Formats: sequence, structure tokens, C-alpha cells
Amino acid sequence: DHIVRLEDYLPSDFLIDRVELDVRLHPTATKVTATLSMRPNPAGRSDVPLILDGDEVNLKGIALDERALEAGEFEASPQSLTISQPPQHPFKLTIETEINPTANTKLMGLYRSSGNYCTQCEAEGFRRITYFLDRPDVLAVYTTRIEADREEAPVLLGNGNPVESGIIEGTGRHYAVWHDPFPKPSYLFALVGGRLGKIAKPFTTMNGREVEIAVYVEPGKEDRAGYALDALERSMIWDERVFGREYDLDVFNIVAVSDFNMGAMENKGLNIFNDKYVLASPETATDTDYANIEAIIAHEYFHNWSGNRVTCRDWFQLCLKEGLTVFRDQEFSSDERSRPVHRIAEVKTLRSRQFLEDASPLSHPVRPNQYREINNFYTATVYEKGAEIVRMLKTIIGDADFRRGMDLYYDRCDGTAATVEDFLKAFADVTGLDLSHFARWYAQSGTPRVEVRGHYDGTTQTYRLDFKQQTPPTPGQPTKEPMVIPVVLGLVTQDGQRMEAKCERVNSRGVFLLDKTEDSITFTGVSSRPVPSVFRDFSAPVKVSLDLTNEELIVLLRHDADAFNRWQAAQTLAMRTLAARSTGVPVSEDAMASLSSAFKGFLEEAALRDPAFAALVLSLPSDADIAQEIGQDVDPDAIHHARKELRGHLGKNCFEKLADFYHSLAPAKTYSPDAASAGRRSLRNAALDLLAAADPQAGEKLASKQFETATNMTDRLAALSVLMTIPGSLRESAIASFEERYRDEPLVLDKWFSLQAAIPEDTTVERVQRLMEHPAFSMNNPNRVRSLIGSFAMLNQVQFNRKDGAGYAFLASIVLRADELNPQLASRLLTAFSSWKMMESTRRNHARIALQSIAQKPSLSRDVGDIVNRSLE
Ligand code: HT7
Ligand code: ZN
Repeated sequence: DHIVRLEDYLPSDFLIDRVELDVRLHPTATKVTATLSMRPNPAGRSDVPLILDGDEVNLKGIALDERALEAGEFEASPQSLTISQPPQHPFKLTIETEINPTANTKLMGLYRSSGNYCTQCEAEGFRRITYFLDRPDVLAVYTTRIEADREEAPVLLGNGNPVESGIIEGTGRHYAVWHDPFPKPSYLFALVGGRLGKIAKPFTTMNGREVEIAVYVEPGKEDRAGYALDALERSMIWDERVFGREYDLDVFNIVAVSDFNMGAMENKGLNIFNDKYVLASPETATDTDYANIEAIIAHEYFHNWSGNRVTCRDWFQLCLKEGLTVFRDQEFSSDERSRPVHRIAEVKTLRSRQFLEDASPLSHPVRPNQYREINNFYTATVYEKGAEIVRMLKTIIGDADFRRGMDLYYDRCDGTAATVEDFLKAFADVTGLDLSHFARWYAQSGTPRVEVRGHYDGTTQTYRLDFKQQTPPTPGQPTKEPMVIPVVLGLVTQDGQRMEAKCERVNSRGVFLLDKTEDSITFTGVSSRPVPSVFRDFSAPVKVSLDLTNEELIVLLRHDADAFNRWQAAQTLAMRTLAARSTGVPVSEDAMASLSSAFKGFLEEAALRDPAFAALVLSLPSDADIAQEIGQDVDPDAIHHARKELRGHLGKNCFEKLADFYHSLAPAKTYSPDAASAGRRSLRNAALDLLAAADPQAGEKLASKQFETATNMTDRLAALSVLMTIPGSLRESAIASFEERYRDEPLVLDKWFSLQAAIPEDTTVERVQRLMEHPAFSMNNPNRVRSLIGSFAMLNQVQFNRKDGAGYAFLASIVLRADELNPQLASRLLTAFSSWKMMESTRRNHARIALQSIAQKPSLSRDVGDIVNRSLE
């Protein structure tokens, strides 16, 4: 099995300046003619064969400078095309291939979704359409002619601008020609052909360019595309205002498809989306769906600069576009919504996905140095930790220099395939800083742990903070170097006032840079023992250990100027109790009472001032978060029990206040997805959840009523989710009525699959198996599989990690089935095993056996083979 290594990078020996593609769409025999204007690369090797990549393509003809090549002059297999003696001067290579989009269940290359034709080329899908130098540093200008049956595909879309279209008389067929003037790598190529409805509006850019922006969806669903179009317009305005980046083509098209391996794809001028991240109406989408649509529309649009105008030299540089673009979409959502609430949501995701990955056998650096299968590196580490690195850079150099650095990066690298070094150099050049130590964040894997200890000296009125950092060993990296860690901090008095103490190591923006294994800083003029508030706004992706008492945490929860640390204080308080209860460490009555009085105090003082924030405070660490905190010999049943008990305890102790909220936050007459309205709904639904935990009978009644009378999906689903925790006939009848109501709504049925898969009861494996027979379920559709099987494996800690191993065995069998259809989907499901080594020994043994049963299977895809082998190492 071939390993690709960063250190082996060589420029391509040949370049492709122009690509003319003629694609004749046909359900089973699509013909593609590619005319490539090529030349030897002056920076490459000379006298070497030309080897083009292919994947399951069928060669029908080949000509060099319009002369058909004869057998012996080339060698072709479905995986590659070699010309042993290519010209040493510019030449034209014409390649005819035939592909079968209907048989393409991998959803890479050209495939069909609900009868429509679409493409997915990142990372290596273009080679499934034609033979090519399918690598991101080969940039070409594309002209695409698409031809199709007029009935079957009345809409024909390509990259760039529309040039020409027409009917081919007497054939029932028509064509469209698209030209993209911006040189791009093959992974950004796209085309779409099908029956689609459209909504569009004009957009005028900051320099007066007129652009048509449009969203294409399944006919009849146009009224659900408005929010996506609106989010696109807001994203375009934001990128102009905040980063000075303007759109550059005459049209920007988004197409929603129902079969898609990921969230969406940033193809130049023609973004293709999983319809889950486009379609929304109050009746079918939740507040979370609306927020995700906004974020993903923005993310893909922002790639037009961070990814497309400046692309990646090789796939090791994936974080260059993904980490930066996640950072950009996070900033956009924070500006459009509540910044602190959004930051907390980002950190929750980072901890639950990336910290988990970094503590698992799949841990890897943000810029990996080797891979077997690049599709397995579209990870939380590359995306989310990659975004945190950009955020730390901004924290260290400040807003103004960050913007100057970004401008320099775009100016220098526009039209090129760049590296992480190019990115950092722009910031080093504008600030004069040496960022070589900071660059370690890209190379060293694992989550650093930072221990902070405070020492107050009343006689000298000084306060010293001692810091120690250490990063645990990870695969391939047994020893670690210290990182550059920006610590944003402040001091609070015991009665909650901001303390104006001085420390020369802390800059005017409150940042201390920890760059050694151990360091100490001292504040002067400290008149009483302070409470330290460190890593404000989660200033670095690290695990912090801080020796605060529960009372000091309560001071922070009530008074810290930093909202993130107020929330963090509540989480730490709850986590201490949960981790203790889950591992059999007794928690005194007093400690429980002080915890609930802290929550009660918070609700009384603060909840209605910021309902969204209050809802986050009320949502306790998840089963998986607690498992991660415990870290070894984990017993998921004990965790689940402890969490349920604490929810019940808090619910009982705050019952009146929660009931108050529930009734006073009654839903507005008309639904609006704005952040403030969503915040009120989330607090009300968090209250419902705790009320039901305290008193299941009363909760069941409230939830049933809400389920029946809800006027939007957020409230209906929240009620159903509460009912899921209370076994009985009301639950089953709600499940049935939901199914009846949304029978013809696949995206809504996904929510229904997901909730049932997450029921923490012993019958759930059988329920999931039964649901796999449901007419709406299909192993071919990634959204369906992720909703049912993915939710079971990722959200249902107790049942996936069953002590008898039935959860693991079930997932292993599904991974093997999925692998035959769609290896990317299968390997993502398989990552649910990433926490197996943390489990207690019985579960660990069952998990190992399940993983081995996969590893032993002959003819595994490279995707699954890679994950299973790394998981077992
Ligand atoms: N850049 C896109 C990644 C992507 C992808 C990768 C592999 C296989 C299928 C895929 N679909 C989309 C999405 C993004 O991060 O913006
Ligand atoms: Zn992206």
C-alpha cells in the first residue's frame, strides 16, 4: 500500500495551461473528450514519461497534436495513462473516455443524484472523469461544453461564466458552453445537468461589478432556498467589508443535491451542496439547521479567495485553505450572531471532535506529513484545530497586523498553489516576528496540557502564576517540544470585581505568551487574593488544569468579564461532580447542594439577559465529554447514570425557575431564525429537558403538548427528543405521528432516524436494524446512513459501547457493507471507534475483535483499510 510523504514533494514534470472539455451526458455511457494544452515544466525533470492519473475510466481514443497514437506509444489502464516519450515542447493531448455515472456509488467524479448529473472532484475525483495530472499544483484555464438530453437535463451548469448555449436540432439534445478565466486545479472542476428549480438575485460588488447569484434546488423546493440565498448575499458583503475580498465572475451558482459525501464543495463559481445545508423552512428545519446553512454557505463562498484564488500546492497543505476558511466562517457567524455564544459552540465542537481525535490512535498534525488515503484527512484536526491556529496568530499579532498579513498573503499568492510557509511568511513580514516556533502548531500533534497554579503573597501584594505545559505522545511522535501558547488572562477579586494589577509579561491586549515548558509571571499591586481567569475566550486549543476551588469557580460563573470563562466555570463545576460520580468517588451532599445553588443563582440573576448563553450553561457536558475527561477504563453506563442523576438533581433544585422560564418564554406567533429568537427557544427547550429529568411524568406531559402544538421544527423536535428519554406509549405514538407527518420529507426523516438511534436503551440495536428496512432508508444515501448509523455510533455512548460488544459488532458489519458502495462514507463511520482504547477492558476487547474482523476482510477499500489499521496500531 503506497504512502505519500510530504518530504517527497516534487513539482509536476508537465504543466497543463488549458483544458477544453466536451462532456456528452448519458446515464450509463457519458463520453468525455478532453483536449489538454500541455508543456514540459521548466521546474520539473526532463526526459521522463508523462503519467496521467485515472480511476475507473475507460479509454476510447487518444491523439497527440491531432495524430491518433498507436499501440506501443502509450499504455492505459483504468488507473493511469502513460506516454513514454512525450514531446519536449508544447503539445496538445486529446483523450476520449467513457464513464458510467449511474453506477458511480462512491459519489466521487461524475455521478447521479435523484436523476440529476453532478460532480465531486476534491480531492481526487477528476481522474474518475478523464485522465489528468490530478494534483492541486497544476492550474489550468477550463472551457467546458456540456451536452445532454433536453428532457432529462434542461439545466446545464459549469464553472466560470456562461458563454453559449443552443439546441442540437433533430436530436432532442442541447448544449451549453462555460468558460472559467481563472486558472484552477482539477479538484475545483464541476458540472451539473438536470431538472432544477432556481431562485436568483442581482448582486453589485464593492467595485460595481454586476453579478447574478442563484440557488438551484429540486423543482418545487424553491421556497426553501431563500435563507441560503440570503446567507450568500450576506457572506459576499461581509468578505468585502472585513477582508476586502470581492467576487470575480459574472455568476455565482449553488446547486443542492441529495446524495453528497460531505457538507458542500467550493467549485469555482459553481458550489455544490448537500441539500441538508441549503433547504430550510420553519416547518422542516431547526434553528441549528439554519445556523449550519448560514455557516456552510459562507464557508464555501469564502473559499473563492482562501482556496480557489490561492490554492494548495499539495494535499499536505489542506489546512491552508480549510483551517483558514473555517476561521473565516466562524468570524462571519460571530459577527452575524452573538460572538460569545458562537465561540462557546465552536469550542464545544472542537473539544468533542478534535480533542477526541487527538487523544485517539488517529491523532495527526494539522499538516500531516504522510498519508495513505487523502480522503481520511478531512478531519476535525485539519479543519477545526487549523482554524484555532489562525485565531491564535491573530491573538498574538493583533487585529490590524492580522489584516495586513492577510492582504499580503492574498497579494503575493493570488493565482498560485501555496504552502503553510507562504502563509506564515506574510505575517512574519508584516510584523517582523520570527514565527518559526509558532509553526510547530502545524507539525506537532496532540493536545497540549497546561497546568496553572496561583500563589498570592499578601505581604508583597504580589500574585504569581506558574505555568507548565506538556503535550502527550501521539502516533509517530513519542516526545514533544514546547509550543507557543497565547494565554489571554485577567484577575478578578473574590467579590467579582475586575482587578487592575500590573504584569509586564502581559501585553496591553491581556496576552501572555507561554513558549517554554515552564514559566511564571508575577502581578504587582494586588491588594487581596485574586481569582485568575485564564485562557479567556479559549485563547489556545489546550487542556487546562487550574486549582480553583468550587467557590472561586462560582465567582467566575457569576462575575467574570469574559463570557467564555463564565460558561467554562459552570462546565468545570459540573464536570468535577460528573467525573467523580462516574468513577465511584463520593460527592458530598454539601458539594451537590452548592452546585445546584450556583446554577439556581445563575438562573435567577442572568438567564433572561442572554437566553442563548443561559441554555449553554444549562447543557451539561455530554456522555462523550465525560468519557474524555476520565480518559481511561471508561464505563459508559456509569457515566450515563451519573449525568442523568445530576440532570435530575439540578432540575429538582431549580424546578420553579425552570418552569417559570418554560411558561414565560412561550413561542412567538411567527417563526424567525434570528439568533435572539433561537436563543429564547433554546433556553425554553433546555428548561423542558431539565424539568423532564426532574419529574418524568410532568415532563412527558409538557413535552407531548409541545410536540403536538409546535409551530416550528425546533420546538417539535426538542419535544420529541425529551420524549425519547421517557420510555412508554406516549413516546411510541409520537414517533409514529412524526413519521406519518413527514413521510415525504427525507431531511426531516433523517432527524427521526437520528433521535431513535440515540435512545439509550438495550433494544436500540434492534430498533436501528428494523429502521434499516424502512422505505425511506437507503445504504446509498450518505445523509440517511449518517442519520441512522452515524447517530447510533457517535451519539449513543451507552448502546454503541455495550458491554456485550453488540454495538461494535453491528457497526463493523455496516462498515463492511458500506465499504462496497461508498468507501468514504464507510471510513467516516469507522472513526466512531476512535475512543475504543479508553474503554474498560471488557469493552476494549470487544472493540478490538470488531476492528480485527474488519481488518481481516480481503479487498477493503484504501479508505477503510487505512482507518482500521491506524485504529489498531
Ligand atoms: N473542500 C470541500 C471538501 C469536500 C470533500 C472532500 C472529500 C470528499 C468529498 C468532499 N466534498 C467536499 C468542502 C469544504 O471543506 O469546504
Ligand atoms: Zn472548506
